Amino acid sequence: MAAASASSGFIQSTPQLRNQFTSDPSLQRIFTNRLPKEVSEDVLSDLHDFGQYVVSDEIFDYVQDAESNPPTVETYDAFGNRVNRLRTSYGWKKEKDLAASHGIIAAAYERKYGQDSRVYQFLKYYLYAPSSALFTCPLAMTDGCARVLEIYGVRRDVFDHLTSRDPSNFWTSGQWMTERSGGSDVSGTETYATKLPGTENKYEVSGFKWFSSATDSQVALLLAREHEKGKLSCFLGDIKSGGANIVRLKNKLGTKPLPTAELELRNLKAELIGDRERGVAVISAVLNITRIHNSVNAAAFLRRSLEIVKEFSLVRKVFGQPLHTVASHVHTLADLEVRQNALMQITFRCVALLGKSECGSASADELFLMRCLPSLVKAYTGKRALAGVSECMEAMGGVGYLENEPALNIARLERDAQVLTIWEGTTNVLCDDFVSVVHAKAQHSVSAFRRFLEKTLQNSDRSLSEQILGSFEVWAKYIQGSTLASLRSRGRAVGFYFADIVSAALLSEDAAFDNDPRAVEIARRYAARLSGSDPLAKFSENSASDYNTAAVFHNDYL
Ligand code: UCC
Ligand code: FAD
Repeated sequence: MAAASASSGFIQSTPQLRNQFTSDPSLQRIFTNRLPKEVSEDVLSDLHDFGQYVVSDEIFDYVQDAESNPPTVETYDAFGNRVNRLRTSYGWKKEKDLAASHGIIAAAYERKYGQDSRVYQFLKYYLYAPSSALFTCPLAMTDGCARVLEIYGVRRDVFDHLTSRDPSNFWTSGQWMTERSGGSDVSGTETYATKLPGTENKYEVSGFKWFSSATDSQVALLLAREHEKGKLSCFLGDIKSGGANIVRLKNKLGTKPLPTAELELRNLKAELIGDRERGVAVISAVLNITRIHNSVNAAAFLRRSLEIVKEFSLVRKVFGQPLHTVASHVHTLADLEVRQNALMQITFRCVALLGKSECGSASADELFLMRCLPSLVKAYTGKRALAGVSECMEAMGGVGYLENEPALNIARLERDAQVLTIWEGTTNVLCDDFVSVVHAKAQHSVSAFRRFLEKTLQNSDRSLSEQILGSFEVWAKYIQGSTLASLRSRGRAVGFYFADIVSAALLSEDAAFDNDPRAVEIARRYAARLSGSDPLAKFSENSASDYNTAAVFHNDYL
């Protein structure tokens, strides 16, 4: 027997990622069941090709370059002059170019597919997210800014840059809300705006912003007040004209390629957007969009981690057995599949609501859902995805914990997934918003949610539908019988249980489209969470394990 050496003996064959459009059953269900046929036919080849591109050597070279060369800043030159030299990596810049040329933002505003343009845009963005080196972060804020300019019908010139497909013309936008006194509570804002004499809405803004992630942007939407006792207004800052000085870059756990900085604003040129002293309400259009982006990233990070782990289990053997045949391992992966499918369904319902609200085709109930869901779903998907990505890391054993080559690096995905629970509103702050909005008109909220669930479940399996509606009635009774203070103290439990109900209903609706056995089983398992019953109880050991295998290794995997 020859002893192993550094280059001989057992060497694990390397898992290979396949086309992320065709390999992902959760994406396929949205693509097939949630897009009109004429739209899905029209976008098929684009998404298919992009699904291959996002696992290409080319894009992972950009990711690797961006991860290995985090941004740097020079704040003084050799002679002591104040300068503002932010340097980002080659890979980061290439990610920006490809985001523009692939129309990741433009697709939403060209509205080629009307209200379904958002679903198409976010399917593409979802494929892109885990290969984007977190360029999805500036894209989210850019999308939010474009929407605000569109709503208020101002600065068409800036809007055109933000929605351009031409990399040399494409701008991004920052979003500056957080200050040292608080990010959840922005009432302590110490940034002041002074109106320029003789102008309608032109200002100069000075203050200190504690977190700025899209620091290489050309513009930013920001909050400032006109005088000490005044409320916050929203402004569009012109970063190119100077006046936003980088104090230092943040030293972060993850999101390494992203230039997150502290900024001192000194007479930054800015323009008032929307009504004076309505800044939070104006910027909430950005919040709702960036929160949906956050949810799509969460679903995408968990999906990519699962794809890596599935491929690993096909090449790895343990105790003489292929890992993909080890029942307990496959059961763990099946649980993750179920969870990821749920995140996908609830996230893309928010996407669809956004599309309808923008195109004026949303009903009153849908507009109310659009007020409630994006914040809650951001909190829910962020938390659930982070736990799932961590589980995937373990499913690769010791190698999962390593900084693998970029295509297979779950460590990077986990670091980046952690921030999804913090920025754009922490979990408890978002759940607090949800219960406060629901409680403000409790009777109306419960009726609107009931109508929504009944409609969603109208073609579903009867016992599944009764189970989900029964859970909702328990929840509704609790809401109606509780004080605001008590709901706020349990905001996360109240919000997440509602998100579980909505996810189960959407999975049931999805299963009812074609009664696909895998989709039916996933819906059944998710609904079983609501009553805490064991979804496998009625199965023998063998049939449960067959279901697990089918859930994970669908179609032609094995
Ligand atoms: O973190 C940031 C950027 C990170 C990078 C981006 C990544 C994007 C994802 C990509 C992933 C790769 S930027 C900072 C984000 N900061 C937050 O999210 C703040 C969290 N805190 C909150 O959300 C709070 O609830 C606040 C700040 C909104 C609370 O402020 P106020 O002043 O107490 O505001 P109110 O009173 O709650 O709301 C003021 C008005 C109300 O309308 P009126 O006055 O008509 O009653 C609210 O109904 O604003 C309305 N409003 C909303 N409307 C508030 N929130 C919303 C909403 N979500 N939708 C609609
Ligand atoms: P705090 O608000 O002090 O929160 C501390 C704790 O208190 C949290 O656990 C929170 O949940 C809890 N808490 C606060 N209020 C409540 C409440 N009412 N109910 C229950 N619990 C509560 N901000 C920007 O404006 N622009 C950016 O570009 C940006 N980029 C960022 C990039 C990164 C990498 C990170 C980490 C942050 C970024 N942020 C940005 C800031 C981010 O939005 C804030 O950190 C976040 O909103 C929380 O605010 P805070 O840090 O002040 O924490």
